[in-house]
Amino acid sequence: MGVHLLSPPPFLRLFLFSFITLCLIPQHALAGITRHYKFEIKLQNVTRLCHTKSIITVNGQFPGPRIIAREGDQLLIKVVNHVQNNISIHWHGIRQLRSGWADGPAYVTQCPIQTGNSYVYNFTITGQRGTLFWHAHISWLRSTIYGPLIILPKRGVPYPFTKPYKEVPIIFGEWWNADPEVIISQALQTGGGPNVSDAYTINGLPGPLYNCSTKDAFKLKVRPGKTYLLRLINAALNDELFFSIANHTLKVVEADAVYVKPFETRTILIAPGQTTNSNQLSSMILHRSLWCPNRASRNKNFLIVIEVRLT
Ligand SMILES: [Cu+2]
Repeated sequence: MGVHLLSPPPFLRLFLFSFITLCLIPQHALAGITRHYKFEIKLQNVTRLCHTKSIITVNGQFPGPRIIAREGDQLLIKVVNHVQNNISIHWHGIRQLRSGWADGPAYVTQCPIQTGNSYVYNFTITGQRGTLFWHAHISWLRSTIYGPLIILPKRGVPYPFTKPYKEVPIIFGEWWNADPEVIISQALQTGGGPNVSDAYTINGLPGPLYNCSTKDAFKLKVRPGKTYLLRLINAALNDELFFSIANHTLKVVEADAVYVKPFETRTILIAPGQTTNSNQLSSMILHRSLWCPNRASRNKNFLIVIEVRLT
């Protein structure tokens, strides 16, 4: 009695071929990869405007670490809370499709992470690419806890604009010499507006226009004739900010992780991130990637300015 190995019928052969082929294709080529990050919430001494104070940071960095992923990737970010304050992190602008528990607003989609506890944010980036950011989403901890969230196109997919020579995140923020938690609790008690910050910052640095701050300026060395992609993020608490570079035109190519029809402008208005209210209109003009044709001639410095204009 022998066993007959029959040749499978054609439809089964096709099925087996497709199945084996699918198994052989690397998973990341289909749906992106999983990226792991660890955010340790801890205190760090930082000096600005000649004031040294202990601020709450992610991994001791101010601004916080950069998250880089591709469209289609899954992010697993473990947040461990080592400070006395409750904490939660909002992935600002991410469409949380079937992952609402990972959105981040404290007391809205999750209980905050308590001292000594941790939480793993788990979400997949779907249909978005460009510049977003993450920040704390409880009380005013976002004044020191924030950082870029950069979404590159899928592997092998080019930008729909000239490939930049370099990409530079430029994140606007604010600095208070006092404790921001005291400022917001005072404002809530009195019902008045919160005290204004002592400085606006670019990548955590106030720049040379403030007292005792000449050395704490963000400098970007550029090569003449090269194109730079500036990933602008307004992580200020509540203020709309105007951004410009002396003697330069900026071309806006993306807003809020959506490519736009490029347009040129000398000055750009960027609204701040919303807090508990994820206002779509505001987030539409929140983050912008700029394509900056650098026409600087050699050995020249150009002032990069952010400012508030009272109207
Ligand atoms: Cu947010």
